[in-house]
Amino acid sequence: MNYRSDIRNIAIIAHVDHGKTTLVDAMLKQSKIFRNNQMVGELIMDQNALEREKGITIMAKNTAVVYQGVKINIIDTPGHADFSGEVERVLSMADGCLLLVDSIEGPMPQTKFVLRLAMKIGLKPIVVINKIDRRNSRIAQVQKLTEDLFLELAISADQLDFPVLYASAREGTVVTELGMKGKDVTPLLECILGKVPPPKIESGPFQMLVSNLAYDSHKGKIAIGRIWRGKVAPHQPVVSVGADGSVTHYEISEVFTYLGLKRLKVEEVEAGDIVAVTGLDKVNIGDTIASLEQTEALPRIEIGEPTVEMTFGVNTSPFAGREGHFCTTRQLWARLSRELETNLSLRVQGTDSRDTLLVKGRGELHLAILIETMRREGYEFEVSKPKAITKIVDGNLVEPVEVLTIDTKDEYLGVLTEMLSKRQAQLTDMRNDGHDDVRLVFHVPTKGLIGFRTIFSTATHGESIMNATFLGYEPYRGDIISTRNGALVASEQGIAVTYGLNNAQGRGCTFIEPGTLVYEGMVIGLNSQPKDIAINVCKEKKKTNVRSSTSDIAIKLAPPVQLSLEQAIDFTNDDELVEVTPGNIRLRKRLLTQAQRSKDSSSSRRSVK
Ligand SMILES: Nc1nc2c(ncn2[C@@H]2O[C@H](COP(=O)(O)OP(=O)(O)OP(=O)(O)O)[C@@H](O)[C@H]2O)c(=O)[nH]1
Ligand SMILES: [Mg+2]
Repeated sequence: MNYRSDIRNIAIIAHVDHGKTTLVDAMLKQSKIFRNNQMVGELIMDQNALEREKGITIMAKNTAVVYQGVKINIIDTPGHADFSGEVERVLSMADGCLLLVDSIEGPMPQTKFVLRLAMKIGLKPIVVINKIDRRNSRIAQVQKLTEDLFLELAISADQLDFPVLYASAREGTVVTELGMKGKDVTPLLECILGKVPPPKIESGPFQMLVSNLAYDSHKGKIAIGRIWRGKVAPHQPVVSVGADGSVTHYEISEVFTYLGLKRLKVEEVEAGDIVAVTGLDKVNIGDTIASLEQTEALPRIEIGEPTVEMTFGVNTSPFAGREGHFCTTRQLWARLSRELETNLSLRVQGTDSRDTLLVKGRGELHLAILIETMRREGYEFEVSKPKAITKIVDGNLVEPVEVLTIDTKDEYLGVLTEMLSKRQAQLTDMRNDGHDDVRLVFHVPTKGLIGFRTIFSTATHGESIMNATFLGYEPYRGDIISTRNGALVASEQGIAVTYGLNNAQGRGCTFIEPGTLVYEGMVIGLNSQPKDIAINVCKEKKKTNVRSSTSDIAIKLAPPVQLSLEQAIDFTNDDELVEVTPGNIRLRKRLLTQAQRSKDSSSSRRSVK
């Protein structure tokens, strides 16, 4: 076995927002790959439009810097639990990892989740306590908690011997001892060179595992992964080995490696490096690409199962087809099939209805990002309320359960505990910092978290943070009764007017502005009572000969509550749908007319008896 001392492969892993992408910024900027006057901004690797808007990483990405003649391939990963599949997908490319921990928050459930993954495949982590510039940082305590986490998760004794560095990714500084004045990220680069094992090279013909795919309008499909054996060059004949063991012959077109934000076209790449190759138009993530002489497959990438599902269907609202470019089942199916190639924790299957597909993902945000992406591409469709996926294990019904961490203030303890106990949550830990900041940890079934995010943020006036990470499957705890109030439902098609909306506001809060086109059965607000009510929001004030008083002329409406896509999905009940088009997000009852709904509720009442 040989080693390549001129390369290191590292993944950066952490809980959401602990500063991974900012640390990559610092490494890229200090490696002088940009021109002095080049404006590169912040979170350089988060290039996708939704990543920039939301300020989070959604997809794992590769980059590389060179330090002391050694190329460091860096894989930036997302920290949000819903994108855990991305971390699982790329970790096998690395020989070591940087585990970032926020100097105030300390290790969080997702820190544990990703560290466990890294330990399982034998990676040796370097701990980076980040954001040490923050005023209330509690570095010693956070370090102790991180050590405890290693004790809990280490598989071998040598995993307990990990270096600890202290960073301010935002200032671009890393130090080896607390109290030292930071200058740059050199101590981190030195540590990577010293502590991350150089890639091992097996002797033999070319073999690589595909960990990612990209597309280019000229080059076609680009397969990205690590070379485990041999070398690869343009025009080399190869085979790809699929999930079912099937072998397809290809000729490599072009070969690239990473440097900074660029892919560099190269003549040859040897084992140990991360490479991008073109010319294999049917290759999938998890496939092995190998030379013709020795075609055995590498172990496939294991991805955790999806935990929530929702239906994606052809838009059946009266406004169907008005705003989208792609509206048919065939177009939806084709788009979702394409998504399955790269979005590994996603599953899609047919349903009893020809026009509806069941889409499964790792959480509400995972599915919401897909919906938003498709909407922006011109797709129009309707989606249902997400449901947690239950399954039968050894004859028993089990359901997904998550660890929920809430950072809040003393004053919200009562309301949060009450809301969560209705959702079958069990408090497992509560820590008070001696002032009025409290951290609560719950175990809660995934079904209890669906629809919780919006009411959580309203109940705590946006002053609290919640994070949930998959824990495992536990015996089903029974149904949760929905506590949402009824909907205000438009009773007629037309244009909503101030007078009609003012009437609606007498019943609850509204979601739309005057001038909005509505149809019968569209949800236009939330009732302050448990039942749905139908209201004609298009109704104008009757014209009379009597002069109106000034208060009549200028009705002042409260501004509508405008729901984002995630909030709309969170809000929906089982008997409702979200209509998604490039121009609008509308909520609607599944059954549009009052007559259908009354008939349905009386027949379901009869069937309960
Ligand atoms: N004060 C301070 N803020 C930081 C530091 N590093 C990152 N941040 C801020 O923390 C926020 C999150 O940073 P990101 O780099 O996006 O975090 P991330 O870990 O990549 O987040 P995800 O990829 O979404 O999991 C941003 O607002 C950063 O500016 C730091 O060292 N000090
Ligand atoms: Mg990031």
